Formats: sequence, structure tokens, C-alpha cells
Amino acid sequence: MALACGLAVQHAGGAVAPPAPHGVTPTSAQVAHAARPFYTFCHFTVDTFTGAEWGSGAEKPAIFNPSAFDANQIVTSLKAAGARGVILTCKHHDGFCLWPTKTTPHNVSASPYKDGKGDIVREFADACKKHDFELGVYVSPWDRNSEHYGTPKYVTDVYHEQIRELTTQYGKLFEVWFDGANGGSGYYGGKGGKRRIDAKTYYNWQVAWDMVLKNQPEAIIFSDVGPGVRWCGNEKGHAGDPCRATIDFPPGEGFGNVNTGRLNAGTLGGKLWIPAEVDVSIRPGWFFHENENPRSPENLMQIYLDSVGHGATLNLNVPPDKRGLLHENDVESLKQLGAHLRQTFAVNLAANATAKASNTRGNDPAYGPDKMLDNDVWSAWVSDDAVTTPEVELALAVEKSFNLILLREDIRLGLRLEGVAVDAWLDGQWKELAKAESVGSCHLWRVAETRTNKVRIRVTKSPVSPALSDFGLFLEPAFAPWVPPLGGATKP
Ligand code: FUL
Repeated sequence: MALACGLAVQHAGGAVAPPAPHGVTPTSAQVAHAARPFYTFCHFTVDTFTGAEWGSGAEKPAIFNPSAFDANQIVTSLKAAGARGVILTCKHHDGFCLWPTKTTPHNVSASPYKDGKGDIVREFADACKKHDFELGVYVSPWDRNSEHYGTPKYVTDVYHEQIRELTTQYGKLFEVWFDGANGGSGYYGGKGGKRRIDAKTYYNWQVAWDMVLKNQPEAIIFSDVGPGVRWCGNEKGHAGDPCRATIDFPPGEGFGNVNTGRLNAGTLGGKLWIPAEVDVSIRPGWFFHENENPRSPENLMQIYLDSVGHGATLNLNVPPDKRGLLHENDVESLKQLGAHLRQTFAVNLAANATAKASNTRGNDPAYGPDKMLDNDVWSAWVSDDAVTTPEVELALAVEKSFNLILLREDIRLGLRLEGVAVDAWLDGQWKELAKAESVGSCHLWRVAETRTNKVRIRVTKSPVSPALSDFGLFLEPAFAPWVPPLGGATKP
């Protein structure tokens, strides 16, 4: 069982043909994205040195001077948490570029960092390569520094060109992140004032996104409305339950104009496959502030269950401090989260169970219920087309105690399930432990610790034959009290 809800790629079909996909299905890039459901954000720029959350654009590049920046320390600390990649704020709303872009002098080459010869994006790219970590980029559309912001020139000569530089000069990117905050007051080359734009049309998104996908065919594009992943509708760490990967946007809704409730839940039978991404910070702010402390490992685990465990991906922000390092308290919290995840998912207590299904597609063993337990997340238990509410009983060789349940659908066949329950055999009868209206790439349920030798999976509602690819029972350990190594609000 992979640490996170991991997915492989081939479908092990049998003599009998697999069922037809139901509704919209993910692209291969989206399938690969579901296999790395936990990754990170790194908010780092002039704000790190001013204490602002949104720089005005008037910041002097001279203030960007991390004393001990080490992308390797950042990447290895993030990796220790079990994350698979990092998305760097190459440019936030203040317009300061962390790479020596040709589009504006307002960049790292005008700073004292490495005497103006530094390139923070390059150092991240190198560290990611070295530590087998994926790299993504955040490049803010809103630019409070650029004098051209609000004119067509900004879009073609500055913004699109910045996207081109980032998607062609730093190797493979797994995600390109487009923020929805747009327009308003700023420095704007010293002219100041407010600039209003139409977020839907101004940036010429289709041209920008086509370019991203041409340069990085495997990258996932994030924006409030996708097209690769969508915003989950809040920055608190909660995907809905259900949080369907499918969604429809009614006329009028789109980039810059979204319904957060819809983003949080998705749409049953929606025509677009755009799963939710949960972006949340380990600290109260997106940028590092000395008087703040990181979340505890226990709180991070709750967020993991509320995001990855609801079929979304988790993008956890961990901001470097003024040294250009992740703070000791954050590093420890990440390390403990990683250890907890590894321990929790180390042993699938259902792995050696004997599985008996009420129905198996064409009686073909290639679709048998043991395919949910074979550690191959792409082989699935599938029923006959006409059988939409089948059941599986799992007999464990001996009684086991568990408190966490995992279920996955084979998402390559679409979102098929609309109702499922898991029961345990207790005191001579079945007791329902967990249920859900949607499963998708992963559903995790924390349940009261249960000891039994028999469990049952009941599909209660499905418009077509379900295809369940993975089932797990785990015993999540308790958390020790969280004691940040450097205590409360403190400098390193
Ligand atoms: C928001 C931005 O305005 C915040 O500063 C941050 O970058 C967050 C991830 O997205 O829309």
C-alpha cells in the first residue's frame, strides 16, 4: 500500500471486456495527478522580509536577501512529510520575480542575493531533481509592480512571456498554479491608483493555458475552475463530503466568478472532470511571520483526511523564513506527519482476507473481489453491467483491530458510485461503520477502533456496475502531545 493514496496506470482486463466508462473520465495527466495526492506550496518573496501577505509592488529588491537560503533543506523537509512535490511562488501579487526574467527588472537579479547572480527557481529545480521531488510554479496574474498592468501589453509582453520562461527553462513541471486574486490598487511603476480588469477575459487564458500544455504536456493547470484541478472553495483544509471530481459550471460562472459551495462538492454527473485541490497553509498566513506557529502533526493529519481522504489533492503551504529555510518548528511538524502517515498505512489488515462477492463481472477472476486487496490499485472488483448494488464479504483469518478504512474506485472508468457502506460483524450481526455518496480516487474514514474478523462492503447506489479498485483497513496510532522544538512565537 503506497504511503498516500497512490495509483498505478495499467488496467488489468480479463477475458471479459471491461465495462464502458461512465460519464466523463480523467486525462492521463489527471490520473497521474491522483497518484500524487499530497504536495506542497512554498510562499517566498519580498513579503517574507516585510511581513506583508500581499506586497504593494513598491518593495525595493534590496530587501530580498535570505541569509542562508537552502532549497535542499526545504525540499528534504517537505519530502519527509510524505509530500511528492512543491509549487513555488515564482511571482506573487507584488510582481517580484524569483528568477532573472527578461520581462521586468523587478526580479532577483536586482537584489543582493548572490550579488544579483542568484536564481531561486533554478535552485528549487535543482534540489527537486536531486531529491526526486516534483516542481510546480505559481505565477500571479495580478502584478502590482508592473506599469503595464491593465493594458494588453502586460498580458502579451509580460505575463504570457513570464509563463513561457517558467515553462521552458526549468525542466519538467507537475503543476502550474493560476491564482484568482485580481486587480485593485498597487504601485504600478510608480503611477499608483487602482486598476480594474475583467478576470475572465483580460488574461487571454486560453492562449496561456495552450502554451503551458504545449511546453509541459503532463502538467496540471490549477485555477479556481481548472482545467486540471479546481479550487476546493476554501483555504481552511476541507474538501466536501462528497467532493466529486466531476463538475458543471452554469452560464456566467468561470474564472474570477465562482460558487464556493459548488467547488467544494462538485456536481453529481457533471460533464467536466476537474477534481478539487485543497490549498491550506501550515501557518495562519501564506508567508512566514515571526509571531506565528505551525499547525501540529495531528491537525495536519486531520487536514489530510479531509482532503486526500475525500478524493481531493492536498497542497500544503510551508513558507520559508527570512533565512530562506523552513523553520525548525515546521520541519518537526512535517517530520512527525510523515512518520505518522507511514506508520498508519504500513500494514493493510485486510490484505490477506478471503473475499466473496455477490457478483463478479462475467465470473471472470480478473474482476474478482480479491483485486481490491492485491496491492495493485488498478485491478478492480467489477460486477456485471446489470448488477449495480453488489456486496463483498471479507473474512479475516483472525480478528483484527482497525480505526481507518480506505476505498478507491478505478477512476479511469469514471465516477460510478453514488452510495457505499462498510459494515463490521459484531456480536452476531452486521453494524454499519462508514458510508459515503462518492469515492473517486480515494476515500478515507476514521472510525471508532473496531475488532472483528468479518467486514462487508455494500454498494447501495450506482447508476452502473461499480469498479472498486482498492480496500484497506488500518490501525492509526495515537498522537503524542505536540511540543514545537523552539516553543511558541520565536525566532530560530
Ligand atoms: C490567494 C492569494 O491571494 C494568496 O496570497 C495566496 O497566494 C493563496 C494561495 O491564493 O488567492
